[in-house]
Amino acid sequence: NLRPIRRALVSVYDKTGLTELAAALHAAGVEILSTGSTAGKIAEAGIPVTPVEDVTGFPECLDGRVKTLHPRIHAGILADRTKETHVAELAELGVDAIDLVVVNLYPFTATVASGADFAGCIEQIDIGGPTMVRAAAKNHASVAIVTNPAAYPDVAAAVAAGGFTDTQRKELAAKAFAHTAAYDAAVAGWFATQVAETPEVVGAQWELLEVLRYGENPHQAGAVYKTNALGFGKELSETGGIANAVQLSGKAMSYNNYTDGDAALRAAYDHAQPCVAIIKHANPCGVAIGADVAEAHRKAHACDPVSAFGGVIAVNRPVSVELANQIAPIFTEVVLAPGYEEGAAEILATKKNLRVLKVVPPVRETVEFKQISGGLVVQDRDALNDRGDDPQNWTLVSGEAADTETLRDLEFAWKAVRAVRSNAILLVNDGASVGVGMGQVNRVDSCTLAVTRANTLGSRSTGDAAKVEAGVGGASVADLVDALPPQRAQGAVAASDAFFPFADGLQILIDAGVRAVVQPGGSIRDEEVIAAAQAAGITMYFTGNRHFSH
Ligand code: 93A
Repeated sequence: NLRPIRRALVSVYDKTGLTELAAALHAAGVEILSTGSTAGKIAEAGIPVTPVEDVTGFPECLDGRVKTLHPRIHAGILADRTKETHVAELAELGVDAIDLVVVNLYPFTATVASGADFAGCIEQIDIGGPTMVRAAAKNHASVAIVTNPAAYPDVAAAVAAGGFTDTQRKELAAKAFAHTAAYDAAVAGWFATQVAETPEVVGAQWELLEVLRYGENPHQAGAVYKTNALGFGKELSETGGIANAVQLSGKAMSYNNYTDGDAALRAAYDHAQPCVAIIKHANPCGVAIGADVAEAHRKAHACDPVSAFGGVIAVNRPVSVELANQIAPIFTEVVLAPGYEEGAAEILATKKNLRVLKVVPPVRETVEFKQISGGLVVQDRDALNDRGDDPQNWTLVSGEAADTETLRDLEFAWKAVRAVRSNAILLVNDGASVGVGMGQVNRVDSCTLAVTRANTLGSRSTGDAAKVEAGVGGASVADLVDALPPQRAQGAVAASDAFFPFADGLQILIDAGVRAVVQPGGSIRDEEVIAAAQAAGITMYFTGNRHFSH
């Protein structure tokens, strides 16, 4: 089922590999038709070429806007050679069939990215190119369509072998339609940003970074893209965020590494002090601030050493040698940091399963979106810049005003609870999470979970010590974990990402010995909740805003 190639139309913007391709076509006896500068380049190489004007009998005109848009070209591409009527009609019209179309399009996306003005971008919308690509792809039963210079060697091989097979032409057609669809999507996305001031997720430009080994699960295909203009037409930093991170060592990032890494970055960069966040399944199993990153990591790891196994770590300062020595013995999937002090990256590079990434602090998108069936939901991205995020604006509703240290812990808890999936309750002591209650469908369960996890950790620490590989520098972290007090809810402070709808959740915290709480307030049963806090004599603040994260 090979279909011989006698006549090819070549019209390419990107001239990479063009002369080699033309030489191969010519050597196989293929007649080459071509447009303006493509024909020029082929002729320059001494290879015979027929200008399209000679075929159409019509000059290229309107600054090149009309070159190949002519029935003598399109009838030649679209005639179905398996249909006698089509073949007869071509003969009657004196049109020669075209068996191979090699086209690549005007660089629209690159033109937009270069900052070209509106008219400049418009001019780079290719019309004739996609028309040929789509015509040839439609008629793949008779015609082979190639849009990518990387495929030229395959073309040369196929031509020499006597043509492409039916299957090959069909595969080429599938790629070609994907190519023109992506091209039109880029044009449509850019155009939308030119006419609207409303949220424009379609205004984004997407660049495929990598096809991943698989998606969230091995049976799902996955890929990662980066974008520079997501939302409200505003430009993002071209260098910030996990999509722009530079990998220094370790194996390839996975789909889950990317999503957990992003959650880790968000958690770590919510704090001004040196901070370490350890993430598993999009939730923190430890987040802490410290005098330096090594101390912050010891505190974060101690929160839940069992879960930290296989975690993703983000650091908001360069990684020190001391921190690298602490992390190396613990099985960790990813480390993300803005830099690595001398020697630190080398220590981490000895772990081949550990992906070590250098990342510029994420400049956050102004909007975020989630896919829903049949569409998207779009929103302003949640940030810690609301009035209620400043303790100075909090309202004391129960107990004594917090002393400096307690207030510092409450502030840390309020910022850190944002990184926990709702319903979220976070227990904090000395600038470190000590109990995380995440992702429950009611707040009572989140309170129970936070308390239980804070209080059972001591008994679980032995298990962790076994997971800290023997030898190399792991002792300090393992020792610290072993030394944990078993009852860590006692004397802790708590943050709740949204109000307590009843007093029951708060009562669980009170019963566990929590001494201060920060929460949004705003429930119709606030009075009941405040009464419970007052009866227990604990300090409670209302922020007036909430930070759901689902
Ligand atoms: O200006 S067009 O939209 N109109 C056309 O008729 C046409 N035919 C080919 N663009 C057209 N092309 C494009 O010209 C091709 O897609 C290719 O990118 C480019 C090749 O032109 P040249 O050979 O002059 O460099």
